Amino acid sequence: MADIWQVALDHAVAIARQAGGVVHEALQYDRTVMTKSSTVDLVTQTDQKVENLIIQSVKQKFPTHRFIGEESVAAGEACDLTDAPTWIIDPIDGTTNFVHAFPFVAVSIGFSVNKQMEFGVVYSCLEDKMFTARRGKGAFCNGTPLQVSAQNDIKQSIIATEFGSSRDPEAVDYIFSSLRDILCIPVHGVRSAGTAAINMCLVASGCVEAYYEIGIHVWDVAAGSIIVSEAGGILTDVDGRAVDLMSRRIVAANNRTIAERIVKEIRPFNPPRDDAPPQQ
Ligand code: LIP
Repeated sequence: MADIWQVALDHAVAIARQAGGVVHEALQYDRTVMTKSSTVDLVTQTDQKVENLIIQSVKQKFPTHRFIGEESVAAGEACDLTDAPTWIIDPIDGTTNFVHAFPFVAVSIGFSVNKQMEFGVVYSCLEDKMFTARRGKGAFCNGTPLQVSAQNDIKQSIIATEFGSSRDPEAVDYIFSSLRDILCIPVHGVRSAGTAAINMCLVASGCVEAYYEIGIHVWDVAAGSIIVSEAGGILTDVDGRAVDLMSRRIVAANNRTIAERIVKEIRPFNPPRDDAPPQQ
């Protein structure tokens, strides 16, 4: 049998590159901003245009496949991950970066079958870096194999995290108290690229030892999750239990020692799950 998922991965790479071209062009002339869940949860016409481009292109080639797309969910579609082959799309991961021309913006496309990630593609458009991974076949950046850092000592590590799009003071207090305790371990540094997908690719590339965040969505991390694991890293929930991509909580680390050390300092909280029934 032809390797159908390789055909799908090749298609994802081609469409991510095309989408990256649209993002690049839009940076020059169109960054009109709208808001979603709050005044700091931004969206642009380019997010919607790129998601539409990806979905239409995939539908033509794989008409029976399903989709979870950030902007489709924002428009009211369900966020259900079933056993069916499902494309999990963030058309622009780092929309706030895009709006401000802060130079880390990614097209993120994950593909799941039987609720297991089969491949992931993260195209960091402005750096022209194409990160790919396929289950059991390794992770790559522009064709070069990726390997996580070999560091076991948290005190010799850089940790990535984000501040998310909630400005609820209680949630911000949780975020800052975890960050304070991690910084004071002490670690070498803390970084924020402004996109979950690129933060995870930095873990996979060995540039940072770990990334954690509470409040991300499945489309932010689906592709990155398999890129990290195929580069030799691990994924957990922020409480150390098995990762659940719908839970909006993630730790991606080079190894279990680093992950467990970070988990010790994180104050977990529970944003509403991505697959929670819509509120009446
Ligand atoms: C963003 C993430 C970022 C996170 C934000 C948001 P978007 O995705 O990548 O890391 O902190 O909460 O989810 O909205 O740019 O696709």
